[in-house]
Amino acid sequence: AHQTTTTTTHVFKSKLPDIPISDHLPLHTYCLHHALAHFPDRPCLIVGSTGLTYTFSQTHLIAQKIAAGLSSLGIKKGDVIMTLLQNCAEFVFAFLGASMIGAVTTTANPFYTAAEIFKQFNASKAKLIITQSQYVDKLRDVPAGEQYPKLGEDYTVITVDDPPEKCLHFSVISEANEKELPEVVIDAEDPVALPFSSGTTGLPKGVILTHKSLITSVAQQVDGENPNLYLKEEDVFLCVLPMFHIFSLNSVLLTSLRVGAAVLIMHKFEIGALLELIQRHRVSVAAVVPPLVLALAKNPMVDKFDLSSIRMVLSGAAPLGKELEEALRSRIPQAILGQGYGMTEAGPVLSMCLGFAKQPFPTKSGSCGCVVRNAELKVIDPQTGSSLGYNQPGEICIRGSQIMKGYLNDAEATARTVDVEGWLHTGDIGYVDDDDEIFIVDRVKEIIKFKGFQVPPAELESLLVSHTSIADAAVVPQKDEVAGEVPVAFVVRSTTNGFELTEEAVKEFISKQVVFYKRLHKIYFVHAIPKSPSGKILRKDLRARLDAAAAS
Ligand code: 4UV
Repeated sequence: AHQTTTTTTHVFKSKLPDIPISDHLPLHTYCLHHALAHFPDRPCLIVGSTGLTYTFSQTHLIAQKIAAGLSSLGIKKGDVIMTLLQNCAEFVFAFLGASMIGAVTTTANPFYTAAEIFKQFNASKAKLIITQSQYVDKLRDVPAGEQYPKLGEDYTVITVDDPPEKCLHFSVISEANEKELPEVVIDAEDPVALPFSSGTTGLPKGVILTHKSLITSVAQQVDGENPNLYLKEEDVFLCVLPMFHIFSLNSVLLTSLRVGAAVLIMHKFEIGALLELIQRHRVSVAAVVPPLVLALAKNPMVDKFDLSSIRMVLSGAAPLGKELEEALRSRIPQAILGQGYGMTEAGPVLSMCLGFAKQPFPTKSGSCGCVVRNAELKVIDPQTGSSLGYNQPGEICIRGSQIMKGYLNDAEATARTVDVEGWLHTGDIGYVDDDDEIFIVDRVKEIIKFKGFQVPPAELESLLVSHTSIADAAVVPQKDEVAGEVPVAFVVRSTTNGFELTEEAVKEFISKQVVFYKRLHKIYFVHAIPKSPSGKILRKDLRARLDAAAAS
C-alpha cells in the first residue's frame, strides 16, 4: 500500500557488459566450430557406463551421418523428431544431426506413460521416435484409437540398441553417407528444439526454441572476455540431469560443446556410480538439482571418494535451501557453489551465479545469481503490473533474444506469457537485492516442481474429473523434505456414486496414467473447491489450508 506507482520501468541488467552474439548461425555450427577448428581430437562425449569416448570430430561426423540418414528417411526441414531417451551419446548425435537439416527435436521423458508420450507426439506432429528397445512395448501396447498412431505404419521407431520387431536400428541413420547430406538453408529464427512445458498455467505445450534463442542463451553463459559461466576446454562436465529437460540440454551439453569441454554422460542417477565416475574422470563441473545436492551433502559414501577435482557446482530448476548449500560446501570446500535460474520458455536461463565468472563477483547463499548479459529483467507488481525497484518482491519478467518464439499452435497462451513489448512473464515471485542478486521467494503460477520436474496441476485435475465418482478436483503443491514439493489433491466426491471412493482408489487411478513424479501423495476429500467468480480455482486458499494443517 505504501508503494508509489511509477510509469518508468526499472530495468535490471547484468554487471557484465553486453557482448556481440551471432544472430545468423545455425546452432550446431555455433556450438561446434571452435572445438573443430582448434582441437578436433579432444574428448567431446564420455559415456559413463562404458568409458567410450567420442572426440569432437567423431561427434561431428556421426551427427552429419545422422543428418543424411534422417533425410533419407524423409525427414525434412521443419519436421519434428522425438527423442525418448535416457542420457546417452545417441541423444547428442540425433539432436545435432536434426539441427543440421533444419529439423526440430522434441525431447520426451522415457518414463512417460504411453498417454503422455502420444500427447506430446501428436501435438508436435513428430515423424519418428528415437528410443531404447525397453520402451517400445509401451508404444505398441496402446488402445485402438486416433490418439494412438500405429508403430511402423504411421511413424518410424529407431532404437539405439537391438531393435524389436518393426523398428530400425540406430545404425540405419548413424552409418548413412555424410556426403549425401542435403544442402539446407537454416534461418536463425527457425525452430531447433521443442521441449514441452505447461508454463504459468494449463496443460503442457510445445515451447519453440530457435537456433537464435539457444545460441543467445549459450553465449550469455559462456561467451565474452569475462564469461558468466567460465568453462574451459580441460573441463569435464558431469551430465547426470536428463538431457530431455532444458537445464541439462542447454547449460550442460550446449555450453560444453561451445567451449570444447568434455561431457561425462550418466544415463541415470545412482550415488555410488556417480561418485566413482567423478573420481575416475576428474569431473570439474557439475550441474545438479536440490535433491542431488541433498544426496551429495548427506550420503556417508561421499567421504570415501576423491571429489577434489570439482571446481564448480551449478544448482537449478528448484529452490536450494541455504542449509543444504552450506552442508554441501563443507563437503567440497574447494568448489564454487551457486545457482542458475531458468524456465523452459525463457530459453531457458534468466540468471546465473556470478561466482562462476572468469573474474568472479562475491555472491550470497540463497541467491539465484544475477540476470544474464544481453538481457533485461524487471520485477512487476502482480496486481497492477507496475515496475518495482530494488528489494521489492514481485513477478519476474525477462526480455531478450534468448526467449522462446512462442508456444506451438497456441497463440493465446503465447500472448498470455509474452506481452506485446516482448516481456516474458515467469509466474515466479522474487526480488533483486542491492548487489543485483536475484532471490526467488514464491510462485504465482500453478506448476508444481517435484525434484525439479514439472507437474502440471491442470493435467492431473482433468484426469481426476474424468473419474465417474469425482465431481470436482484441484491439485496443489505440498512442501516435501526430499522432493521440494509433491502434488496433493482436493477432491469432491460425486453425490450420485462417489460415496465409497477411497483415497487409495484415487491415488491408484492417477498413478496408472502418469509418470512417477506426477503421482498424488495425499487426497483431501472436501465438499467444494474454492473458486473465483470467474471459475478459477483459488489455489492460494488451498495452499494456505495445507500450510495451516502443517503448522497445527
Ligand atoms: O521450465 P522449467 O522446468 O525450467 C527449469 C530450468 C532451470 C534451469 C536452471 C539453471 C540453468 O542454468 C538452466 O539452464 C535451466 O527448471 O521450470 C521453470 C521453473 O522452475 C523454477 C521456477 O519456478 C521456474 O519458473 N526454478 C527454476 N530454477 C530455479 C527455480 C531456482 N534456481 N530457484 C527456484 N526456482
